[in-house]
Amino acid sequence: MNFSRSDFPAGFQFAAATSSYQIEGHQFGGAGKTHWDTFAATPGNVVRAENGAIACDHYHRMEEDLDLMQALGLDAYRFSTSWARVLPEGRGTPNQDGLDFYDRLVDGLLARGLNPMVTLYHWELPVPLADLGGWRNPDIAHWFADFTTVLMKRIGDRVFSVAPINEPWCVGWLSHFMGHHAPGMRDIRATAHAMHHVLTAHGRAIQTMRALGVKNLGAVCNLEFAHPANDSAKAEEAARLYDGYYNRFFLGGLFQGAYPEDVMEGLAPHMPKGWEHDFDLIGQPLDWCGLNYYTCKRIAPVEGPWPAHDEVPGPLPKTQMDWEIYPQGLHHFLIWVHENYTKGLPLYVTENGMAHPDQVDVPDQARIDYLNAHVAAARQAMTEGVPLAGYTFWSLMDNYEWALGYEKRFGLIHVDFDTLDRTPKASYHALSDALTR
Ligand code: IFM
Repeated sequence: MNFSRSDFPAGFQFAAATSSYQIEGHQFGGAGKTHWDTFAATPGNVVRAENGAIACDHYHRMEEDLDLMQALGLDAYRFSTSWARVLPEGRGTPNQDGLDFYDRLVDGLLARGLNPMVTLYHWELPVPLADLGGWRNPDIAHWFADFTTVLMKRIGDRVFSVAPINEPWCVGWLSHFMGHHAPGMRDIRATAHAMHHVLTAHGRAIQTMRALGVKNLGAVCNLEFAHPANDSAKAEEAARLYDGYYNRFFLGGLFQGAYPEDVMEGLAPHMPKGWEHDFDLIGQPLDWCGLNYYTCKRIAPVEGPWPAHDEVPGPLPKTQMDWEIYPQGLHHFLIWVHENYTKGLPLYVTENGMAHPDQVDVPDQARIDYLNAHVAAARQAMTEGVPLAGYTFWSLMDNYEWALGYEKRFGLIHVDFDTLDRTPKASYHALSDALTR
């Protein structure tokens, strides 16, 4: 790596991230069914109809995975907790095995000197709640607060930080407008409701945790840089709107008490009743903000209903996801979020990394280059005054890449999905070396 730990201030947190459904093995330990199980079981939704039933079997291999994190030299581990593992029906009686599992995970991290960074929800909604309308139902904020209470009463005293929801754009837009993720809807009203309720649920969870005395609470948004596909005013406008519902909508709700006007031109007619009165709840004071950043998009206008635009391929080198490599976007967002929204709050890069078709024992130089370029962009932002407090690599290990199944490998550690053997990649070794220097 072309950076080392000594380039960063004392206390800077280097972390790696995963999420529950992507690694744990959802069939183990008494977890209830989630909408990802049913989405994956529906033909055409997921490559080879793969699901998270076994995933990386982290449920049984947690100790080995914790040892790998420690040997890597990380300061922290960002993981998520499965709502359906803790509350198999989404509400009601907790699954003690599920709570015990997260309890052991937190203690195992602390015993190894690693800070537990928790995300409460990373997309696997319990099916009984999906049956009630899931993110379209305003009651989800209360269901989510109840889940938060059960979980935080068990582990909230020992965690380093907590964010309620990973990537609200994915919960709202990707899953209800584009239909690419569970529940696979393509409906603008469902989208507007989900995008708003994901933020009211965030607010209720923060309120709940403050009342319980849980410390260091934040939010995690994914951001994508939008380039106009050409020089026309229409393409400029299209890219601006993409930036609006992708980036400015959630940050606006969280930090400015308002949604962007250009986005509301399309969404306002479909919003849930009384949405205008929810910003005090949504805008609960936070202790930090996390940015997940991977790529940029090229946006072109098209004929048709709002938002009347589409993505077109761009010219830059791409990852296995076909995502262009554009580290300048990370630099841009760190400055932009700090200056326009968070204004001095500590920022974290809560996810960054690339998928590559890695095989065991093949050096993953492309990933090393990608991480070097993005960490350099973040360091540049720090020299320009951004209070960046940590950097998280996605992902600790190869895992279930949702609708794309197990093919897309984001890990610093290779996972053989037949034997479930773990093998650190060259990027793991390079990072480990950087973190000792
Ligand atoms: O794998 C996902 C993760 O679940 C959320 N952020 C982006 C990653 C790569 O697509």
